[in-house]
Amino acid sequence: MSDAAHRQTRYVAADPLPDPVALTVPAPTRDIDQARSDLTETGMCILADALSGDQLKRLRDTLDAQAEGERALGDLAPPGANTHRQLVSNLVNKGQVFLDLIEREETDLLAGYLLGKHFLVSSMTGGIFHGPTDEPQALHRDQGQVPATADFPAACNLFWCLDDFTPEAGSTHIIPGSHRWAPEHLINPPAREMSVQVEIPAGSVFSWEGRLWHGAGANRDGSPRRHIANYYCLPWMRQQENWGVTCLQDVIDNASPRLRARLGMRTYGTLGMMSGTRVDADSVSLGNYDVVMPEYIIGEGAALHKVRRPSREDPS
Ligand SMILES: O=C(O)CCC(=O)C(=O)O
Repeated sequence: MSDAAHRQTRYVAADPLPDPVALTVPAPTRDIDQARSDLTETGMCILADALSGDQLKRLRDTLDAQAEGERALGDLAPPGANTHRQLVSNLVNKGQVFLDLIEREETDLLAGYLLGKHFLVSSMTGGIFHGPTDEPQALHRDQGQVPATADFPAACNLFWCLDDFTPEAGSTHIIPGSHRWAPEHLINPPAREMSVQVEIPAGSVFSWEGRLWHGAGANRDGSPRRHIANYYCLPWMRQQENWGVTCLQDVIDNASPRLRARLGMRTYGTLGMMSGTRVDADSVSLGNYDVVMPEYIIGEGAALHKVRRPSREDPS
């Protein structure tokens, strides 16, 4: 491995595996160094006891209420809202309790380890089962858009487990070590028999990197198996959610500098700029700087077009 390979991150890579085999699922740990070493070796880790009882209750209650509200939207409900596996997307707009997860120490220590200190929020989604489901999700890799030859994580998931993850409840199928497989084994999904279903106590952070084969299990016992998925990516990668359109103005206005940066309101080198318009902020020619939402976009013939972003104040 050349010294240049992981210069932008603190990620320590393990050697490729000679054959596409599954390693053992690492045990839950409270030790962050062990968790990071598990990420290197197996591509996943389980950080136990990250959430207190109170935090769990607040996250569960807020997610339940949001999920119920979205199911009641009828024709305007997001796709899948009224099925047995509801995903509640774009949680950045849906409560401070969710935004707080982005700024937690565990997030910097795990996502920052894999992706470096300038990582971005790619999406934030809650998940909840409302009854049994027939089929497990197809095995996939979260950085399937990145060439399989990329020998580094370009994305990672931090699942805040709000209930116990058990096979009966549809816990995730995963193939530990598959991030170290040769590229030809990272294109078509391997046989499901190679995967194991994780067992994770509520309150843990379950994290895996973007090259790892995995997929949600089928829920057999009808229990909710709730989670909050924080999906992060490298600062030069396209985000899963189009924040420029769907992040409420109020969220950006009330965000700390660090949260704004995670949502893409800070440049990474020459990426993420708001060019060709005037803003009351200094830019830096070679270096990162916070961007400011412009009041006007300059259009054809230098016409000024007022920027109108959705806000909590907007009438429905
Ligand atoms: O819910 C899970 O266990 C995994 C979900 C997943 O991988 C996905 O939605 O892409």
